[in-house]
Amino acid sequence: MDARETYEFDRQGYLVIRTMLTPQETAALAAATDELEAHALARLSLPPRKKSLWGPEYHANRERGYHAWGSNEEGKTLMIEDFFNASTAFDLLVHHPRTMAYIRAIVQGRIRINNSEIRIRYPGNATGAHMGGPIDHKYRYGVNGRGIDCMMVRMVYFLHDVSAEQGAFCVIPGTHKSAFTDPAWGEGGAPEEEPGMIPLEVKAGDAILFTENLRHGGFTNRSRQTRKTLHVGYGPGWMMSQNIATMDEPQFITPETLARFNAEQRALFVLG
Ligand SMILES: O=C(O)CCC(=O)C(=O)O
Repeated sequence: MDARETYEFDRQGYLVIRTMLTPQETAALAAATDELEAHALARLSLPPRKKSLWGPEYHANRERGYHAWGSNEEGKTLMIEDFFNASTAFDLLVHHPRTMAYIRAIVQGRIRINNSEIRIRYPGNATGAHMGGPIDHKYRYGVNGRGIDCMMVRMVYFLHDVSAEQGAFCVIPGTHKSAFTDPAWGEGGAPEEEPGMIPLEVKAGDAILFTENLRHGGFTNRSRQTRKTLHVGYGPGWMMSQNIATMDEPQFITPETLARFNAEQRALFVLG
């Protein structure tokens, strides 16, 4: 992360990182995502179930080690959490060198992955705006004598081009530093209608890094293209899972997954 990127991340709360993934990596991740989408859709209502602290009830897939919730109907989202257990194709994102260089520049001390979700957003779907302003310590943005000191941050990887019309990820720049809560908090309106909200248009292989403190969401997908993204969350070593199915529990990573990782990859899942 160079001096310009550090300045922009601090000022705006996010960075759009072009060509984070090679075309080969993007194609491999897209194929694995399509396969897992079909697997999850066929099993969404089956046992065993996992009730989230935040409300939804997930299908807990024992065979592939993921949690899935949602629907592929018009306007809906399918969430597949803990996807690292489900296919070796995703391993390239664990201790991904370019990603880690960014994460080390904004999270201090011991770093751990606390979130892994595939978001599949069908036509008509929007992600309501959330966060921004003064919020809980887990999601706080800060700066100290050693530089940027974030709690939870996320890297979102894009598997195909996404325009504003196609449901772009969106942000209100600078709201990670707001002293006031957005008056639209909790109102449930379309994110694109919130004052100051901007869409971040991307190409396949690009990534977006943001602090969870920033107000963000997803524009309404007004196209016929289903939007598919991979989200990986990072934070200090003490932070528990921030996946919705396993919120504040230990990260759900199976012994089989850990066994195939190298030491640097495994360290990203060990509490400390
Ligand atoms: O990609 C989106 O539509 C929103 C994603 C989001 O809210 C998140 O990653 O925290």
